[in-house]
Amino acid sequence: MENFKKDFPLLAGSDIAYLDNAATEQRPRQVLEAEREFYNKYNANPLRGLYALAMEATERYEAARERVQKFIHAARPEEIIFTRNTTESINLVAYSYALSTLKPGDEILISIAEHHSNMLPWQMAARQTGATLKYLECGPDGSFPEEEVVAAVTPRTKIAAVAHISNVLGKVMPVEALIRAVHAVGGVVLLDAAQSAPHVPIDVQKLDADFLAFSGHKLMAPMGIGVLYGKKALLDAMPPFLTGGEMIESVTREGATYAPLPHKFEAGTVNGGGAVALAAAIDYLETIGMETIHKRELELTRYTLEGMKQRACIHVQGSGRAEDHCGIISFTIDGVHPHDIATILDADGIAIRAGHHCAQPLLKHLGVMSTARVSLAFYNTEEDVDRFLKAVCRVRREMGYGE
Ligand code: 7TS
Repeated sequence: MENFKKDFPLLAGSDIAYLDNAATEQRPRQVLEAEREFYNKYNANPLRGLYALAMEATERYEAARERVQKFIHAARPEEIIFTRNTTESINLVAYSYALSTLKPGDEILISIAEHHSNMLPWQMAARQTGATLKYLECGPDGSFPEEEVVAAVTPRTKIAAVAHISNVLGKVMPVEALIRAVHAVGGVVLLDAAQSAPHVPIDVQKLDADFLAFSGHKLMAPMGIGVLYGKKALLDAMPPFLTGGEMIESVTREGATYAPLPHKFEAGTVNGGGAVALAAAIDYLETIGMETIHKRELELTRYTLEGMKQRACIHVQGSGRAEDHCGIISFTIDGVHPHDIATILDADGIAIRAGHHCAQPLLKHLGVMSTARVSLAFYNTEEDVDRFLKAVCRVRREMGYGE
């Protein structure tokens, strides 16, 4: 496998084993250069200037939208709304779509495995509309059996919102079956693709997803740029989420008419540099190929799991199969707090996350307060994993267990 680390200034310039990719990925030089180039050569406020430079900024911003459209195979560029991150994308749908359509007695279906970002907006929407929030439960291995997912959909299900891939377990949700079942009762489905868009090919039309949200920073783009995909007919019918500049057609003392899609949902000055850099990140990913990335991450996941299985004191959450993890492995070690695991690994330059991973209801459901989590990206190497395994096998000794 090619050495990708040479493209990543932070990884090339240090000997860190960066294994917290589910939190945020590193940025390659190509992405950083694209952002710099935008500010060095094309900086003007996109979407409003009438002079050449501002038009150039607008063109680059809109070209980035088309790049995202192709990446997730959306039918039209105006179905791509730029936001700050997954959290904002989901809140947009909850505030705009859910508050304007839900009624008492309607059901919102989410799962117990959601990141808080795909849970709190629906708790809010349920509280404000009188709708009922229902949870899909997962088994002890983190799986959501297709029959149970389909059976949870009722004629009252108006919105289902689920993580395509869990940020704690790495397990893929049976989203195709869910989408079919929800559509059969006239509801809509939002996919939280924060953990899937960087790792598996996404085709919103094949999936027939109604909404899909992801964050640029988890696929090597800068922080502060995110995406909401929505079907045109749904977005057209939705009221704006944020109001202000750039999202209007005309304003009077009494009110306003709104701009057409996508600008209706992009109030205020946009993140031009972020959007352009996100397009560069997608170019980088697709030059390697999403299938290749997925295969490489599966290989690394398998290698990591094999190593972890050698020690009986290490307990992996979810199944033991690499295919069920998509590069994300949460674990505990007998008698050691996950925060201590992360601190001990940090002393050897190994970065992993520990805590509740913004998924407290899932951890409670699994019967743990917190876990340590290693999360891999294609640019990680077997050497990173070897360093992790060596350190993780030493944790109990370092904690004074004498083994
Ligand atoms: N949904 C999922 C499935 C996530 O994993 C995350 C972030 C979010 C939503 C929110 O993304 P944001 O970019 O809006 O913050 N997950 C993590 C994580 O697992 N560790 O740090 C952030």
